[in-house]
Amino acid sequence: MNGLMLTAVGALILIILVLVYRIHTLVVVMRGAKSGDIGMANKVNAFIFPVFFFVGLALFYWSYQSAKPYFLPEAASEHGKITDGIFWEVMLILLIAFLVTNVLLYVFPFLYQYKEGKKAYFYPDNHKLEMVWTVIPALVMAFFVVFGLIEWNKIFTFPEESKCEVIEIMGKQFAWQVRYPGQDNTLGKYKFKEIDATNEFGIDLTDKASFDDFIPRELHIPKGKPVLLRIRARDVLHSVFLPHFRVKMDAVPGMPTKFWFVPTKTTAEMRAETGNPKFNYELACTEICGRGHFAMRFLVVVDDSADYEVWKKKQNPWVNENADYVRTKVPGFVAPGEEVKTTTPVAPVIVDTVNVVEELTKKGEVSLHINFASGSSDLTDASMPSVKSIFEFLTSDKKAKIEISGHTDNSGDAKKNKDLSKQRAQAIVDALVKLGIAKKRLEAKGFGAEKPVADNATEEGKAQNRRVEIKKI
Ligand SMILES: [Cu+2]
Repeated sequence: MNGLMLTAVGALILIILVLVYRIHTLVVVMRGAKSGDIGMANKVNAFIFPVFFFVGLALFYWSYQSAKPYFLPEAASEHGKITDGIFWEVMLILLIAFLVTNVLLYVFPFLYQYKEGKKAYFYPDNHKLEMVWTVIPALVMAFFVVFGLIEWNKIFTFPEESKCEVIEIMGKQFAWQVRYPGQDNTLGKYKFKEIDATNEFGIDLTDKASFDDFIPRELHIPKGKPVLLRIRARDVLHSVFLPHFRVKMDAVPGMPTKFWFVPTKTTAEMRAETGNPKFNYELACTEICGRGHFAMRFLVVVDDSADYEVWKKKQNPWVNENADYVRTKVPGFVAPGEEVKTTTPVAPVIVDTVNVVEELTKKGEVSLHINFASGSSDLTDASMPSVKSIFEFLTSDKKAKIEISGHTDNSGDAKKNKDLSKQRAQAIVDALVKLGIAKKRLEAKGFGAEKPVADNATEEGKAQNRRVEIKKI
């Protein structure tokens, strides 16, 4: 049986006893007892008063003791210890006032019950006494108000943001989300219009400060450092409740709030203190915010400062985790380490059908479309037949010297194109040397886009221009 049931049963028994007693008294009166005849009734009544008081007091003590294991452990924040201290000081004063007034209230009827021949002392008022019991409570009250305000002001004097770990907490139906400012220690701006299924915070991607912000699935905070929570709600009222830190602050849609505190015990320390290896701090919602309100539980971890820094370094910025989404807002965005899929159309490839040996022998020059890896001077396998045909010519005409010139289309940087075309020509020279042609018979030149043979306005024209010319010299 729990405490509440026991108390209820006790109260019921008392009510029944009183009822039975009252009925008995009435019956006595009905039978014609005299009005001056007090009898046992008064004695029993007088006795019940102190009994009620002491039984009630015992139940009160018992309920306190049995509820004690469920009390929150000692506050895990600096200000929490202060507010807890004030709470228990007020409790102590209230307990003393309660005991004094109730002892008088319940014991007096017993002490001053009716006695034959004793007349009640007429004592209508006493101004001194009135003063005492008005002024003392007023002074005690004033002391707590002033003392409380001083502490309240300390709690609500925010330290400089640069000295705090600034973390944003956003409540929505039905979850909490937290955002950290990342390396730059600045939370990126947000706009409610940017909120969608992916961008739940409504992060403003035009603000570069948001590019290192990260959104983890747990709230990590460092021990011994001020933590500043920037609190907001996306839909209805929620309330940030961190019971172990004695933190509670509403999350109000359209009206950001904030709170700061200094955690004083790591999760590991709290596990040791409570003797519960599974202990975890938590963030809950204390606003009845809808059907899924109960689901608004968020794991909180207090690390020592070294662990906290390690954890922070491991977090991946939100933009990197959502690079595809970010690209829809910031064209060309590339997350670090991300391989960008190029969307440029595959350039047309021209397959040469000319007979290189014949052309060079007859005309002394030939234009070839040799394939290189994109943007590099590496010969592809597809280009080897062309290289071999040049080699054939050079072996058929052992005295011939040739000039190999590289040409590109006009896309990209002119200087780079020229260098690349030279490197490509050189690559063919190197390939021929490897096949056994003397170096002195070969010359490499690069012209970039200087000598187009077709219109660079079309992809086909560009393909024509990307070529290698071989000339007998
Ligand atoms: Cu809520």
